[in-house]
Amino acid sequence: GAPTKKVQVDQVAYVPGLPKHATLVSDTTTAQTWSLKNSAGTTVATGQTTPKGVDTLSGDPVHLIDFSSYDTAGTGYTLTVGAESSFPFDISADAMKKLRYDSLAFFYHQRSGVEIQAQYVGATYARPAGHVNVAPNQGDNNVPCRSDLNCGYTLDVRGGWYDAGDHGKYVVNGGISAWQVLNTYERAKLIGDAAALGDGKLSIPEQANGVPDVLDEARWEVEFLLKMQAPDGMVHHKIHDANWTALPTLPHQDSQVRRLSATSTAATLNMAAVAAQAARIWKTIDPAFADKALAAAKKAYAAAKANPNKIADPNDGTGGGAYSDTTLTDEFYWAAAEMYTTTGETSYRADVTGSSLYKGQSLNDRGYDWGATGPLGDITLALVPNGLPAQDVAAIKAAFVATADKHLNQMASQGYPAPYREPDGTYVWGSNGLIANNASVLALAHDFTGAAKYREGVFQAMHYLLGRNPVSYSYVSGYGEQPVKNVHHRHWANQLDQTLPIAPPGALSGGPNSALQDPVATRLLQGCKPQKCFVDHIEAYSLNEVTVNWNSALAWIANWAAEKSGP
Ligand code: 9MR
Repeated sequence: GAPTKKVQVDQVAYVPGLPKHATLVSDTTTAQTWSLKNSAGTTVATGQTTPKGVDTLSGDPVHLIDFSSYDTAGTGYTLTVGAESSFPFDISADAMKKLRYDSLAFFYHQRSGVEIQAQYVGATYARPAGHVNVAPNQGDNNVPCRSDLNCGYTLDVRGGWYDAGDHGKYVVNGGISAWQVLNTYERAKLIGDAAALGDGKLSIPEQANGVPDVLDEARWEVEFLLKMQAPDGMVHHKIHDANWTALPTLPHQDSQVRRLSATSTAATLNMAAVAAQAARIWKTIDPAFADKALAAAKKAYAAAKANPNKIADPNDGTGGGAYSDTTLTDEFYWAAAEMYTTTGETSYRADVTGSSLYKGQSLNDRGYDWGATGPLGDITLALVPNGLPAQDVAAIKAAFVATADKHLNQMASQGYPAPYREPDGTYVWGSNGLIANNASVLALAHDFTGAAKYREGVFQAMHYLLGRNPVSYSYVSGYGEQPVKNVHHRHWANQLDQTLPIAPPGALSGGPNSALQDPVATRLLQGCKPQKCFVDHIEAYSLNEVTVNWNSALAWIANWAAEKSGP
């Protein structure tokens, strides 16, 4: 395996003006002396560690190193304790200001139905269009339902983003990802730095069309979500291959049969939520698109209410993920919140205020993801002006603050602080995505209160993702001294074929997963502690895949952190 350090730091950068913490792994029970060295090897600060005992999530005996008092910007610092030294790191806001765009650049790479052009991504990452009916592709232009469904029509579902390292396109996951990219923009427009997300910021074909690039990128997915709507208003859960393809397989090389799975209530509500959000964002930018999106959202919402419990088949996991979810209260709440915020109509308002999740009841210290979407509705209701009673909006904001306080309390006792806790103490598939989403809860608590501690918590989470963790990896490709290199992806498969690239900078690995759900994890990680259940191997799809939903979480938080990093 890759080298594991005894002095664990954010391998990228600590930000001037913020606390700076690192972790020493040591059995000693007495304080040790740490030294901070600059790039010339000169000691610029020293101090004493604080022994903290054995850390639950990693099993490591840890000491805290607090070097906050040193605040001089620079590159190539290292922390040393005795003979042990950390990976080098910067004290600078520059990396965060780059990551905000690199994390968003991920989505162009994942586009289906269009050539990925060298002029935007460089020759290494360029590739032909996938799934446009050019052999050996079957094409996504005329896709029938699975043969057991007899739906009697085909759909043109070209476009959208590939979900992950596979070539499936899943409404429940694509929906939250598009929503989160759009919310990154919507929050910035309402209370943040919208100029940083204007036109010309991303390297994509639409970079000079007068519309913010982040909206152009999200629209690529929203248009696809609209195409997944069936004639009756319900939305197909997903479209993917009949069988899993091998690694590597570039999108245009995929010869598998493509099929629509059945419609589901969850997918229908996801589309309704995102299309309603899109309708208000594009209202003045492109009124015709806004009208189209709102009409689709209304039709979908009505269809979901008429079919409130159509659950996606949990066993439909051949050739694509199942993404099945049996609890839909949260999807109903989220969709109602978006419909009401966009239209102001009383029927949607009644669905919001009548929900058991109203006023932040779905927020908790596990967090939110594709199967738990209630907090997305709360984010919209807390940020976007609407006609709800002021005290109710205040209650929603208070729920973010209370959840953020829970995170900070837990993080204070962790060796490698990360805002996330499962009820049973494990880490699940996509733990890094949950951590990034929970960092956004801390960020919103800062937005709502201005309290410094929540901002500090966001950066603590960022430090975990960028290397202050027990496996010494930066989980973001291209960032840090030891970043993940072998993410599970059918194009970025350099580990298997050296003519292919590694992941471009700014892709977030799924991260540690205690359930060991792939053969590599099972072989290598028996008995691992939650934060240590990780290996940077391309076949370890339950640990090291990249997805649109984890990158949308990273993009949200990187954009927030860049905005809050000072000049
Ligand atoms: O992110 C999904 C995770 O929550 C599930 O536990 C897992 C197993 O069903 O599936 C994950 O999603 C994968 C999807 O099914 C197929 N594309 C790649 C996704 C990330 O690994």
